[in-house]
Amino acid sequence: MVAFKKYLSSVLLAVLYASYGDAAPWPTNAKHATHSVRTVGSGVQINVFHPKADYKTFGAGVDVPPSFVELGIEDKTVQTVSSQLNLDSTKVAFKSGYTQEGQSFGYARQSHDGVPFVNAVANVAFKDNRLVAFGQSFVDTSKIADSKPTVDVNTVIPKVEDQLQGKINEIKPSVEYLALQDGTVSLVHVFQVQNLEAGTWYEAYVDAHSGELVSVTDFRSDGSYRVLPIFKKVITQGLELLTDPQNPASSPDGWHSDGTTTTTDTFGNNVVAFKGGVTNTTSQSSDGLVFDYTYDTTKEPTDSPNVDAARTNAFYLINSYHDTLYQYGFTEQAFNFQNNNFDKGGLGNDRVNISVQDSSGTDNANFFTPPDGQSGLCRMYIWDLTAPKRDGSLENDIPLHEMTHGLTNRMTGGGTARCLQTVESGGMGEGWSDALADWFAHSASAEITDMTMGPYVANNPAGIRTHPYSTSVDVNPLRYSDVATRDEVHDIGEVSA
Ligand SMILES: *[C@@H]1O[C@H](CO)[C@@H](O)[C@H](O)[C@H]1NC(C)=O
Ligand SMILES: *[C@@H]1O[C@H](CO)[C@@H](O)[C@H](O)[C@H]1NC(C)=O
Ligand SMILES: [Ca+2]
Ligand SMILES: [Zn+2]
Repeated sequence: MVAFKKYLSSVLLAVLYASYGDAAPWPTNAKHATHSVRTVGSGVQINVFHPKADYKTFGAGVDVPPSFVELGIEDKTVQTVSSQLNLDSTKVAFKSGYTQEGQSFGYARQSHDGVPFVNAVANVAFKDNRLVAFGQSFVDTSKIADSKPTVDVNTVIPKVEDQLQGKINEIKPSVEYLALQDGTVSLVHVFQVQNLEAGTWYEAYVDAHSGELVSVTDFRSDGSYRVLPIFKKVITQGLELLTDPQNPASSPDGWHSDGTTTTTDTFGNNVVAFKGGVTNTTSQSSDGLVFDYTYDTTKEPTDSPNVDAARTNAFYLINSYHDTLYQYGFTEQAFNFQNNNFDKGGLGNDRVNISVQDSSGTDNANFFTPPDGQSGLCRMYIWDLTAPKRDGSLENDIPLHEMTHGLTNRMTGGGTARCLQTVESGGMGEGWSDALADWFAHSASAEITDMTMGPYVANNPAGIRTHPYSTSVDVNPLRYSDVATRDEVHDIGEVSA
């Protein structure tokens, strides 16, 4: 679970064990470990394990035989992984991949008896048909469970729902292999258990021979329109009425149509901005898709028209993020968030739901990233440190930070949303989220000024991190070596950002 700012909960106070396998070339403190123990649902302690990974790059690239050039990304991926690991190609299952602008990316998983692994994976990158990068975390299979389940999934669901204090959702269960830290490999039933009132959404891995819950993926990451333009940060810089801010190269049918259904409210192909229920959106204030609601900072966020201004800004901002990042490669094929993918690859039906003034919390924000093909959910909160209170949806660095959790959880691992679960990788996720918020805040000017996160909502010019982001080492003295003494994802994120 990752929130916008750190806060102490039993989940984040997870007990962490030292590193796994060979002696690590770094101090074996907790965050570099390949596994952790976290407390979920009804207090159950769950192991989360990612096999040790290695990653190589090949400079300008490795030449490939001419026959290889003709292959599609699936065959390229499988052949490369099996030859790099000297494994039979039946041991490599293609997961996903895509090609854009001369670069191809392929994602594969280890496979045994035709059953793919959850957490033993590989990725390849080609540039102009030359192999430029290869990463993998394949495991030894000498202690692997039989590939035919002996426990029916329907018999384990009620127990796991109880353990995780949620309900199974509409996603069909699957059978996969899961590598465990003791070197064995379990056959697991995989299904999702959700409880959005309690703020949880897990993918559960249940041993298909013993019926025991063995691990989870936590999908949560915690945080003409009159809006705060994306290059501004806080509402005190002033709202503007922007006309046609959409980029048709990224959103071919605009922001209010998915090619089939056209709307006149904050319900579109990339984003639904709502309060309470997903149908509780903001409608245009006048014909022609005009959303002209001025936020009044002397009134409470929940007063009219502040709710409409918040939904409008959230809708604008996530759409602008979509359109901008699309130009940098976060496309349908790269597992982005859209309802209709216009036959451009990837899975659709997964626009972002952004809930403004969400009632499940205060003084924070969070983002749930499930796999490609399922909507992301961003929950923005009201901050209660001032009178009147302040709305996180009107401080752009917060939704931009949150939305970047969606970007990074989708772009690592080929759309599975399973990769950024250990503490250091979660810290990199937090860092990327702050870095993108910083990048947007500076996108209108060549001048690089210091950047703080959350200064308006927290009513503190220093913001909510330990140092401002700065090009001056006097202002921000953090070094990579500081990661060695930091154990919390946002603290680590400050260093990587
Ligand atoms: C819908 O939004 C309004 C504000 O526009 C809010 O007062 C109301 O509680 C919301 N309704 C639901 C069902 O959440
Ligand atoms: C997102 O919104 C859609 C309606 O557009 C709804 O069917 C779906 O359940 C929502 N998903 C989440 C995770 O909020
Ligand atoms: Ca998608
Ligand atoms: Zn975050």
